[in-house]
Amino acid sequence: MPESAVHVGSGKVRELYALDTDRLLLVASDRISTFDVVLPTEIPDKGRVLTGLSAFWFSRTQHLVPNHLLALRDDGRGTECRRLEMLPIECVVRGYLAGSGWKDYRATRAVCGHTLPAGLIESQRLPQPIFTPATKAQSGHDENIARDAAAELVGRTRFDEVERIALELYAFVSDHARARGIVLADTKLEFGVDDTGRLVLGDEAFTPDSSRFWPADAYEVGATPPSFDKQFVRDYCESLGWDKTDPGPELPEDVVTGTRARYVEAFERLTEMSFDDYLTDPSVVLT
Ligand code: PZK
Repeated sequence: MPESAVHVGSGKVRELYALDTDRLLLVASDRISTFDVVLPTEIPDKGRVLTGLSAFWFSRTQHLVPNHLLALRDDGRGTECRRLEMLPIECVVRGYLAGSGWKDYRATRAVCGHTLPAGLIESQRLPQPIFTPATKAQSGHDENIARDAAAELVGRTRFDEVERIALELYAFVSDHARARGIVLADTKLEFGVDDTGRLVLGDEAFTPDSSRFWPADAYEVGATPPSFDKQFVRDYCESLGWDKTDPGPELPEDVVTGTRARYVEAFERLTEMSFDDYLTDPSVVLT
């Protein structure tokens, strides 16, 4: 990091720095988490795959909403971005019934105030994608909230705008992914507001860490489809009988290699670009 960058935050697998009053630097590490625990073994290039994919989507969705991306660092893992006033909600869109959406549906037949048809089963495609906001938990799990609660947090006009934009983004990206053999089951987006009051897409977008990617050829309704990226890691952890508390296990070399290959495969299928070309010059994803 050539300029003086002040560390301002840590996520499980990412770091955030301030470059100046208007700009932040998001750095994606090669750390991987599973069952909410960060493992001691890294996946080489995972941070670069996520940074490149996110930048690809920012570039491809500019016609739908402005975003915070200013530049990619030459190392391929840093994103310089415009500093925003972030909205205090996670903007989740679900096209399929998985994770907490499936859990809430089973308990109440509704998700965040969307009452759904009876008789849906796990992983089923929804009649139409739904916007299911969640609170930003400081630690622990984000909690799904009713639409009215979310509208109270950001204001009704802003709520209507983020819902519309988030659904448009999901439709655009899920169509693109499905045509390339990947099901985008759901995704979490974060928006902010710039100094002129414009809504801007921030954070990372449509990466395997912020979305549920399923391989289309293994997708089956009524089952838990394998995660596109983390399935080897999950299967290995399950085989150990690890109790899913910190610290997690070290990963063997074949699990690391296989998982890295899955991240690179997701990048290459979705971008239709060579990951080696990205490593040579990250700006290829912006063109
Ligand atoms: C912002 N986070 C999440 C936490 C991370 C990331 N453009 C922006 N303007 C202002 N704030 C943020 C962003 C973005 N993106 C993102 N928190 C604040 C986060 C910890 C580490 F890498």
